Amino acid sequence: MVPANWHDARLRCQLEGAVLASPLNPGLKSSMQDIMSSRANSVYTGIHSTFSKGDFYSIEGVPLSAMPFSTKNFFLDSSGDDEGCTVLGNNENIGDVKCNNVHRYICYKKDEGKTTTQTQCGTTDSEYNLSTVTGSCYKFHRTPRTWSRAYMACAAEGGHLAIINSQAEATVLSGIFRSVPANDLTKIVGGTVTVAHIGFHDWGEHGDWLTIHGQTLKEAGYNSWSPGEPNNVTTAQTGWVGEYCGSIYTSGLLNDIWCDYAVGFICEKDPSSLAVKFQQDN
Ligand SMILES: [Ca+2]
Ligand SMILES: [Ca+2]
Repeated sequence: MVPANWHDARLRCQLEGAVLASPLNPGLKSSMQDIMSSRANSVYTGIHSTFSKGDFYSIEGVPLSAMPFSTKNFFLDSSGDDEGCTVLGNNENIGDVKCNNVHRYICYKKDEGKTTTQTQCGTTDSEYNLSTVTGSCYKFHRTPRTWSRAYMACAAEGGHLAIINSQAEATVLSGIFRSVPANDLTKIVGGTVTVAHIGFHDWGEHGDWLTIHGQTLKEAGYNSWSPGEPNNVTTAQTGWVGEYCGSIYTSGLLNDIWCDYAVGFICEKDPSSLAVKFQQDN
């Protein structure tokens, strides 16, 4: 329901283990029309030409020409020569739009008939593991993302960037970080990145650190910075000014980091966050 630009819409669907929906066949097309009927006049589809101008394919690689549209519903005009994404209207029309426009969208996941079992972390994602020390579940993401994209990835999984609430939790996160094989960590010229995004930020007030849930680090229960941190580095190489996002080293100690630096990150999840709870009537 929250409109997004096309690239964000695609990524959010992917992070949910789904695909940005396209009207691949009459069934999918009518389902999309049903879903949007009372909610939106138009939605993004997965049909795009962001790889090569004018070549419109769905995320799955199905060409637009193979989809159930008659010419009267076709409104692709390449206006301004920069409309590489498409929206489906509730009148069954398909039109091209700029990919940085924002629209609502539908994520689609095929029912493959498999029974999916929720783990004790309240998810089907086996990479979330419960810590008996803290009662939270954690996942180390090895695909490097900027801090903001990392936040998005954790949210899409029903969690949040990890918030450290105690020395014990810092030790748990350090253990998780150390258990990731060095080969799976982000590589840069000169070595392996031994820092990962977690859930604190300066909220635009440089030097004033709060967790993503609005507590000071002290209130949250852990404010042990790595020696010399926060050091608010500026890099001439990339032009990045200041380190305004939060991260930890493998040691579990805190570091301020460039928000645009794509590195691994740790999500935390309340085991009950997605689990269905039943109330018993007496
Ligand atoms: Ca926590
Ligand atoms: Ca730093």
